Amino acid sequence: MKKSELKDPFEDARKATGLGEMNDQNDPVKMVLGLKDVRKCAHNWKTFQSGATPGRIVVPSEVNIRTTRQIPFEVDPPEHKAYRALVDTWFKRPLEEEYTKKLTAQIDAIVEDVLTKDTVEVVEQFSLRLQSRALTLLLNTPYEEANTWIGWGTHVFRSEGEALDGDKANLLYDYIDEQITEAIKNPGADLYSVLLQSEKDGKKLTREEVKGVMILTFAGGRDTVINTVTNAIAYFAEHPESLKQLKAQPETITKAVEELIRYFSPLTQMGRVVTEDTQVCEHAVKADTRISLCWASANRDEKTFENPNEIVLDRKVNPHVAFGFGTHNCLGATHARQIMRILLATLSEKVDTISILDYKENIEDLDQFKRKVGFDSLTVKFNAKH
Ligand code: EMZ
Repeated sequence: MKKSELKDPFEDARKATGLGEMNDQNDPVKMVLGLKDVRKCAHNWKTFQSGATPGRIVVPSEVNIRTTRQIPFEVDPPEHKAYRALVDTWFKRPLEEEYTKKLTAQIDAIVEDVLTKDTVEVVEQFSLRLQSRALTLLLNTPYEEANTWIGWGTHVFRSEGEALDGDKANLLYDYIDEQITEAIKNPGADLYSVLLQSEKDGKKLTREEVKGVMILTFAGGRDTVINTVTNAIAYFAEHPESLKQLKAQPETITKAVEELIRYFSPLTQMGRVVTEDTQVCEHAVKADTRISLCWASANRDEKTFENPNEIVLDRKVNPHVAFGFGTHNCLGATHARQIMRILLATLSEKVDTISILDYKENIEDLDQFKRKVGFDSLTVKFNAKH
């Protein structure tokens, strides 16, 4: 088996009943596995709500480690729309020329740096750095701020496994509180300040609302981006021909990014709370229980994807749901896609081959299913083009 392979643990259950089951901290979750069903449930926000107790739609549940509602993620329509409208333009900035230039310079520097090293532990020394530095652009905060976030290590507010750590999560919440206080004192052109100036229904956002957007921005795009970048490095290590293909045909990079993201599906699932007794996949579900939309399973659905377990870099039809689906589709997707496009372009320009020297897999324990989402560590040697 290739080290970069991510197996689909959901196949049998998806084919048999379309459902999985997991007991998450005594608040069980019925996992919806097929692509069509996942889309149907995501669409039906009245019956399957996001605006429940803060943290409850996240799997594993975060109700014990956070009280702040993440915005717009944990708000339902119609309110959701007003919040989303406040942040949408800001989160599309990654498409601007100036932003793209800066992101390209960051990624270029990081790739140049690892090319000088004998060995590189990708998670800490490449992906975490890349993600943190890129986040300074998304927040429009000083570049040096990234050092603080890198210092927290990869697992500061980790969301996978059962290792939810309230103390560690507080590090992030306290940091965000301080930053908001600072932005109130000295408003600037950063996301905190912009949010503090924003109005919804004629009223300025509250401190708690601003905090809700900021926590989401930090947490939602951390593990996900780190895993995607690390998985991409492992993939290219084992498929040097793919890097060459991208170099020869840079116009295929956009498709390649979508395909890698489909295959990696860095966010396995997202929950919803059921608001009335109903059915999913012909199974009764009761009001006030949870379901989850299992993006990772939906993205391997054989009814939609031909050879779902293969990475086909120029896959023609690719309606993946790795960034979610419907109202709540990922706010950070533009930023994530830009990171990946620039990363692929840069690697294909500068890197000849990558050798894997050592690795430790990161396996999510979902009761009935064990899913590899990436690596806890991945040590490689990057070899430059001559
Ligand atoms: C939440 C979630 C958002 C959650 C789109 O996903 O990401 C998880 O990693 C966080 O732990 O709080 O932000």
